[in-house]
Parts: sequence; structure tokens; C-alpha cells
Amino acid sequence: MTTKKASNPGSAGTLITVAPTGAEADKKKYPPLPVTIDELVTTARDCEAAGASVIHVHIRDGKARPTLDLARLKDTVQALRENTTLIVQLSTGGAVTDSYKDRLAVLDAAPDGCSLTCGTVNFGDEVFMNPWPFIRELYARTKELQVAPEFELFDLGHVTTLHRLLDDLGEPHGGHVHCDLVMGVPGGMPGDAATLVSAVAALPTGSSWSATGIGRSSLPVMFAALSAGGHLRVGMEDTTSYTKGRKVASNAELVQRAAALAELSQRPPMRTYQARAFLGAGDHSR
Ligand code: KMH
Ligand code: ZN
Repeated sequence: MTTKKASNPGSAGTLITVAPTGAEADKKKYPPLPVTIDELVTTARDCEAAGASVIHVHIRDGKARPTLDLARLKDTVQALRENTTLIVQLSTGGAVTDSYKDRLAVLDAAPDGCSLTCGTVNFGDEVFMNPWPFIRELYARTKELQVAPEFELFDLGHVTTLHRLLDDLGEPHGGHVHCDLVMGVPGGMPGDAATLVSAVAALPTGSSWSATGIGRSSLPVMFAALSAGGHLRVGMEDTTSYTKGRKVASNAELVQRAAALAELSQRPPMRTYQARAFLGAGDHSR
């Protein structure tokens, strides 16, 4: 594997991404989970006020089940654009049951950005499938449709695939490689400082990165990311406990905590216009 150093060009501030919903958490068990467009917009506004600049979006249907319904995705993108200045990043990962065809079609909702997972991973009892031909096709489509991808890396092998992708198809739309280390998924890389440091060392030269720790690895990964110069992703997609024994009351409180730690680290949250320039994620009004 190529082991080039990643850097964080222009990253005096901290990019905070909120992933408020995901495809897995159950609304009945976690009532603050935003599942309707109205709930998502309210959450997005609160999280923007708290310091988030990117929203990673999964949508739910009328029964709060994960869906990739294109009309609903388009309505969601529009509602978030009308009510916030957040960078709207749609998930192309969806739920483990979603087809490749539907996951590719997500880009037709014309988001600013999208997630792009660089490999297959055991996902608890399930398998989150991302074979090479699908990764390649999805990446080619982000370039065609001018959507800024964020490379989701659940394991060190995914970093190898990211190098292969960039070698094969060149730089992404926006010209900047931004990665997200998703740590602590049962089946993926563990959420600890030593693993984070070795994953960061393997990233492509000049790329920036954020990190998120699933469940109880949320705080260790956040502290490790800040101390290693990275950016942060938080939200109920990744953790539903605020502290041991206390459920998350809102996504905004997770963003508030991340923003406070970023401030303490002397790298305050980026504003959305700074984040757009940083990521090459296009113009809000497009
Ligand atoms: N829900 C997971 C199976 C992504 O959004 O791109 C996949 C996921 C990754 O959440
Ligand atoms: Zn996701």
C-alpha cells in the first residue's frame, strides 16, 4: 500500500459534519431522531447554529423506514437548501438492503456532496456491500454530475482502494480529496487513537479527513481526531448515547459538544462558506 502523508490544507478551523439520522436507528426507541422533512430541517437549522457546516443525510419514509425514494430525496435537498446554508451531502450508502441501482440514482437529486464508501465491510450481523465496479461507477458519476464525494473509510483496506480509485480516475469534482474515517463499526477498524494515526498516515497526500467513532468510541475518536489535526463528524447515525446511560436528547447537543471541543483545541468550527471553499463543494444556490 502507498503510505503517503495526509495534510489538512487551509484547515485552521474544524469542519463539523452532522449525521443526524442514518438508516439503522429506530425512531420508536429514539424519538429525537429526525425522520420527516420538517424534523430534518429543524435539526439542520439547530445544528448549523451550533457549528455544523455539513449535513450527511439519510431519509426515511412515512413509516420512518429507510428509503432512497428519489422524489423524497429531491424534496429533502430543496428543503435543506431553502432553510440552511449547510453543505448537503446525501448518503449513497443507504441501508444494507438498498440496491446498487438506487444508490447510484441518489446523485440525481443533485446534492452538493455525497458519501462514497471505498469497500465492503461487515456491519454488525449484516454486510455493507461496496464492490470495486460499483465504487468505480459511483465515483465516475460524481465527476459527471459535479458532486463532491466524501470517501468513507471503514477499514485500512478501504484506503488502498481509495488510492486505486484516484490513480484510475483522477481527482474528484472540486479538486480536493476529503475522507471520513468511520471507526468502531463491529467488523471495521477499531475506534482508538493508534488506529486513527495509522489510517491517517496512509491517506493520499494533500487530502483532508474527518473521523467519527460509532457508539462508545465516539469520544475517544473525537479527542484523537482533534489532537491529530482532523475534522469531526457527529450525530445520531453514529451514536445514540450522550454519556453512559443517557440517551442523546438532540443532534444539536452532539454538535455543541464537538464545537466546544474544537474551540478548546484552538480550531473553532468552520462557517459554511469556509467549508464550501475548503471542500470545493460548490455554490449553495445551484
Ligand atoms: N447505513 C450504512 C449501511 C453512508 O452513509 O454512506 C451505510 C452508511 C454509509 O451509512
Ligand atoms: Zn450514512
